[in-house]
Amino acid sequence: MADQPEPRRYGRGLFLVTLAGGLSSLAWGKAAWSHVTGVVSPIAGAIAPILPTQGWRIYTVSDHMPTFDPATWQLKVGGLVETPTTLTYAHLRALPRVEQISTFHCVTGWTVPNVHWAGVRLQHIFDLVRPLPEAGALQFVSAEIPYVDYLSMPEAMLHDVMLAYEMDGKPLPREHGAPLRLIIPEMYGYKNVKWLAGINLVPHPEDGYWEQLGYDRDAWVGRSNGYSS
Ligand SMILES: Nc1nc2c(c(=O)[nH]1)N[C@H]1C(S)=C(S)[C@@H](COP(=O)(O)O)O[C@H]1N2
Ligand SMILES: [Mo]
Repeated sequence: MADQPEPRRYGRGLFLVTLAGGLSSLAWGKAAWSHVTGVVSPIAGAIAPILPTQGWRIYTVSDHMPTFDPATWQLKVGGLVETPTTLTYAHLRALPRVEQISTFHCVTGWTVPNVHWAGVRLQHIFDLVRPLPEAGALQFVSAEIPYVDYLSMPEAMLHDVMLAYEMDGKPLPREHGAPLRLIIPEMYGYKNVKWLAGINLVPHPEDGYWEQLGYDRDAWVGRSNGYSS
């Protein structure tokens, strides 16, 4: 397909942390992770070392990346909910924190193993806003207009879906979507919306940014129209 979800590729050297020398501890981290085959172990965060991950490519669809100011940032959660709520960054960070180690797959074929994420589960957002019974999906709106994508309610409730505010033990870097991005390890990267600004509860999933350009709405890793490895 001519349209690959990598319209802009920033210089990788700018962002990659290069580990000099031996990586014996990587084997340790991989062993800790591999028995859960890419999904979350409840104890993974406790047993695995936090290592800078490698192999990322930074993608955007607009000219510049959104900026993050903790004093003014907001996450607006609305749509089919009982109580539309605007979270500040302080409120977000006060929600119950979870950690996980999961592997990130872009549909174009690159993979980053063992990414250490911290953030919140959608359930804790739901506890605040209380979705109405007719809410069958979530629309994730990026501050990078017009990037948007959707998850069905069952997809959003998968155990390792997360709104992540830390990556590899540090606040989510700007180029990876600061301060908050969606993580759904079971699906290709294009579902993992960066620079989250809003979540709207809607009746049904619709086509997100890359799906309007031909990619599968159901972006299951290995089972959709990307590479199978
Ligand atoms: N807002 C926004 N989110 C986005 C994208 C984007 O261009 N803009 N690209 C997606 C794609 S195709 C991938 S593979 C991942 C890449 O994540 P990274 O830029 O943190 O490496 O982000 C996803 N989320
Ligand atoms: Mo991607």
